[in-house]
Parts: sequence; C-alpha cells; structure tokens
Amino acid sequence: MKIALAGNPNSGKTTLFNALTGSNQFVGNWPGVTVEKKEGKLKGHKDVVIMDLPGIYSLSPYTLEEVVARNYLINERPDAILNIIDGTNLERNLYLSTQLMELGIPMVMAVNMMDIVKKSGNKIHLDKLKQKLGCEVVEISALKGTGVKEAAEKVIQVAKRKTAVPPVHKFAAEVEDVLDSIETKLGSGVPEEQKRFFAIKLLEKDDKIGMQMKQAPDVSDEIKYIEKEMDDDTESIITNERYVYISSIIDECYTKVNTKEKLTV
Ligand code: BGO
Repeated sequence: MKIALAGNPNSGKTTLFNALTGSNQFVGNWPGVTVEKKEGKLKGHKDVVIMDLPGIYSLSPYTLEEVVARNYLINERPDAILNIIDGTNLERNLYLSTQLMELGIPMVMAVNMMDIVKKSGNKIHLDKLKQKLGCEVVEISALKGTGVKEAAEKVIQVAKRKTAVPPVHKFAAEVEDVLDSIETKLGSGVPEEQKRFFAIKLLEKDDKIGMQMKQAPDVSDEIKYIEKEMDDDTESIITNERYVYISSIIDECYTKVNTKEKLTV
C-alpha cells in the first residue's frame, strides 16, 4: 500500500514523516531532477510505504516541486493521500487541499500544530471541517506526537476503501456548467473520478497537463465563453472560486478569539 504525504512547506511534513516512519527511511532524488525524494515504511506496518512529496502550495505547473508532486499523484495513483495542513495558517494551506481533493484519490487531512492552536484559544471545528470538505479530518501535533497514530490508522482505512469520496463543493453555476461540458469531452479515456481534476486543469490552460493525457480535447470554446461571461481569465476565475470556498470553510469551521473583547470583559 502506498500513501503520499502532501502539504505546504513548513506545515510540519518532515516532522510527521519522521514520526510515521522512524529511522525506516530511504532518501534519493526524483528521476531526472535534483528534488529530494524520501520514502519510508510506516512503523509497525511493513506493507505500508509513505511517500514524502515535495512541499508545495499548489498543483499548478510552475515549479519543479509542483510538477514532481502532481506527476507522482497522477501517474502513480497512490492508494491514499495524507494531507498535512498547518492549523495556524488554514487559509493558505487549504488552497492545496482543495486541489488534492479533485484528484479522486482517497484522502485524510491531518490538521497539524494543534498544540499552538489550542494554546492560542482559537478553535477549529473538526466535524464541520469534515462536512465542508467531505474527507476524514484528524487533529495532530507532529512535534508532540499526538494524533499521529490515529491519522495513520485513518489513512490506511480510506486507502483500503479504494474509492475516493467525490468533492462535495461546487464552484459557481456557470463554472460548473463549463466543467461539465469539458468532462463530457474527456470521454472514457479518463476515469470518472479523475475527470474533475483534468477538466479544471484544461480550463486553466495548464500547458503541461496535455502530456499526462492520451488525447486532450479542444476546450477553447469553453474557455472563450467563460472568460467573456465572467470578464476574467480562466486561471484567475478558478483561483477566485477556490478562495470563495475557502472563506466559507473558515467562516464555518474556525473561531478566532477576539482579543479586544477579552480585554474589555
Ligand atoms: C523548527 N507543533 C509545533 N509547535 N511545531 C511543529 C509541529 C507541531 O505540531 N510540527 C512541526 N513543527 P517541518 P516541513 C524550528 O524547525 O517538519 C515545527 O517544511 C526551529 N528549527 O519543529 O520542518 C518543526 O517539512 C527553530 O520547526 O516542516 C519545525 O513541512 C525554532 O514546525 C517547523 C522554532 O516543520 C516546520 C522551530 C531550527
């Protein structure tokens, strides 16, 4: 069984990888590039390999790390993704999560740095987060080792299920219509659960995604239509849609202590 560990730089990915694998690690380079590749066996599970992906902010095609990470996810299709996010920086970290969820790979989110979040008095409502994302969510402190075992057990569980829960979120209706039209054009060459990811990338004019597909359909009509309709380029449209979704997650799932109020009480 292969589990990919994915997250932003500084989210605590190395700390978690070490906690999960102990000294059972193999370090090399990704083929053809000088990006470090680390894999290790999950402690107590000889048959579970944890693949540490490079720290990234997005699955866009702009940095070597992003390309390495997404090529691995698309070509190797790990059994599950363990997405580590920094709980003290939800907004920025969730940007990657929204993209990982579109790959159609079973996923568990580990909200890290919970020792700091709890100390601050801020609250992350895990149940609501789980609902809004449609995936399992576990709180952890990779540094203190809390929740790590539970995260590993949950990710094994979802990997065994084999099928990913489809993303629960929908973008604005016009964008969804265009994505539907692109997904239809993708036909049977792309497995159903991967269609949303490829449709979004094609709409974003991602020039490297064509290489990952046997045959990339022409989606220029869809691009022209939505750019005129929303008066913006498609890449910005999708980015904005993601931030609208993330804002709604933060509104419902995060309570920040109001320091001003505290002082006046
Ligand atoms: C330094 N809680 C807390 N409090 N800190 C954590 C946790 C957690 O749950 N998880 C990780 N960290 P990486 P990437 C550091 O290195 O694993 C800390 O990039 C320091 N170093 O210890 O490296 C972790 O692999 C000096 O902090 O992240 C590390 O994803 C002073 O978060 C940092 C303070 O973790 C990044 C911190 C010399």
